[in-house]
Amino acid sequence: MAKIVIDPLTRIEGHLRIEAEISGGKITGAWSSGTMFRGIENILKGRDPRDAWVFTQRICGVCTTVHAICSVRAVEDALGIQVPPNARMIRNILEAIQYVQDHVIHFYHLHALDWVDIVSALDADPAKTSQLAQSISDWPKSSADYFKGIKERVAAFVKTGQLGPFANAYWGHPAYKLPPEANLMAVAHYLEALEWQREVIKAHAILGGKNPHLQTYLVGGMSCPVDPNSQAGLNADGIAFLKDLFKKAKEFVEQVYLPDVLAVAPFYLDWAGIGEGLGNFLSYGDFPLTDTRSSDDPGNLFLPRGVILSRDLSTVHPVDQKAVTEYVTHSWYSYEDDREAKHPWQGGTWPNYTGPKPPYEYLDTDKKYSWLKAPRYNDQAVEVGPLARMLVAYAAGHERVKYWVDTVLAKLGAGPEALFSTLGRTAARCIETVVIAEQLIPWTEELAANIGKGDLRIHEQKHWDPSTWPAEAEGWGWTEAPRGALGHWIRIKNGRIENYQCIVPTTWNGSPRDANGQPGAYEASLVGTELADPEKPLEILRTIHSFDPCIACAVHLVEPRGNKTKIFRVC
Ligand code: NFE
Repeated sequence: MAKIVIDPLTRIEGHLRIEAEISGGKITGAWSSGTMFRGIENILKGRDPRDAWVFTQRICGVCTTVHAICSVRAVEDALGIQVPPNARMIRNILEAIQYVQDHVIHFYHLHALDWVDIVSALDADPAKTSQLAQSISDWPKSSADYFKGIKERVAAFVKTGQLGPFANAYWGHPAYKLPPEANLMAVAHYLEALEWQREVIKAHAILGGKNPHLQTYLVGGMSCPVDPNSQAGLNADGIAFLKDLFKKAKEFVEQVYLPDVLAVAPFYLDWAGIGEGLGNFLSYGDFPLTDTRSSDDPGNLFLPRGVILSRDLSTVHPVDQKAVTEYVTHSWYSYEDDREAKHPWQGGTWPNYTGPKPPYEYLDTDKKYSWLKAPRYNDQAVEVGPLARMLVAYAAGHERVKYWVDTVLAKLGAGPEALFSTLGRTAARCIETVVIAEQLIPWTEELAANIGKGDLRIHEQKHWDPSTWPAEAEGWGWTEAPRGALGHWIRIKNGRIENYQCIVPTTWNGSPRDANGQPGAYEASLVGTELADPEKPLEILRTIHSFDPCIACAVHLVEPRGNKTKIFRVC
């Protein structure tokens, strides 16, 4: 039985390693390994809980602000703080544009090239590409001249021979199915998306001071003043600027991203039956629409909270934070008993590397083999992310999610079972982007209306002073980061952080096996996949990239020394 290794698998966002056993051209076993260590939780010990968000936000610069939101929510939960409506609404807007930008970047810059062959675009007829583009969307950049210019740019780039991030891809692989014209159109949108994302994320600068790593969070609210009569605060000019950015965001999503997904998917409908994985899904839910503490009140969330088990969309199970635990049986950490799972309040980050010394060929996957822990919900492995959120929302009867899921499935001629797949994951992310992009302007108008009523409160002062805190407190904060359910748990003692644990979307999805031998979502999703050419395992990239892995979030600090045989570097 042959074993192949892909390391690193992610294009950016840290180092993920996949080892896969192949028999008869099919994957019969897969192991997911994070090859970096994260120590952020240990750095937090002994610090002021009000500072934690500044540190946790540095876990990652891709999902950027979500670790800040999660952190202030955890501290607010511990101290019983409810933020003012303006702060709740600004946090929602910041996170919503984060979703929209991040999902578009994922589709075009991190995932599309698993489906789109840039080299084939050089054979495209620009006039036919123009016809194709105009048949699927009203997007104005669609003339034959425009695509001719794009083709010339790509040709000039390829001629340099310096392909940079495109150098190691599997161009010409038989699993690429798009005609040259669709490839050229997608390459044009890849380039447009680069410009677009830089523009729309200016919303973070307006409300957060900068991007990534926004500066305006505070335990108890936000620090960005809202004041219609001041140039120093969020006023009518700022609101108008935001609305203009959000109009651009929504137009691109509806006129480029969604039509592209609908145009590409029919060529890859076989992927609606590949890569399904666990069949269990968890969403913490997010975007609180009313002023209760979201940790406590799942009823007020725009994206609902819930668990779906065994692909059964007839029942959405409630979520209990006490049921979240982590194993380290196959992770390079130590508990007193490595076979027992720990709830994050009792958990810790106690590194214990027992793997081979680099350079090595294979990890010993019977033992410990990853820096990711293995989170479990009620002792079950679950998938998190846009697919989980859309399934929970769909099953819960969310009106806009139902509309868009049914619309997309009807256009593809597929039933809901198609969602449990690699293609389903990629489609769900697009659907979620459309649903959230629809909310950007209404949520901004709601904020403006509240400010217009004269409510300028942005921060709750009560409990800011540590002398008002209990000697000991514990709390948890949840958010739905673009890649899925994100939770921070904190224990506070005598005004300082006694313990802090983050359980991150990619830790859920990329987890190694647990004490019971249950694989994580990546591992389960690969089993049974056929590889056209094991020397060029494009199929593994398609499925794992469909989760949008971020190992920077899941762990930290890298082992930079190299590997040797059977390593495919895919950047
Ligand atoms: Ni580094 Fe992150 C998101 C978080 S991921 S990208 O989304 O939290 O696992």
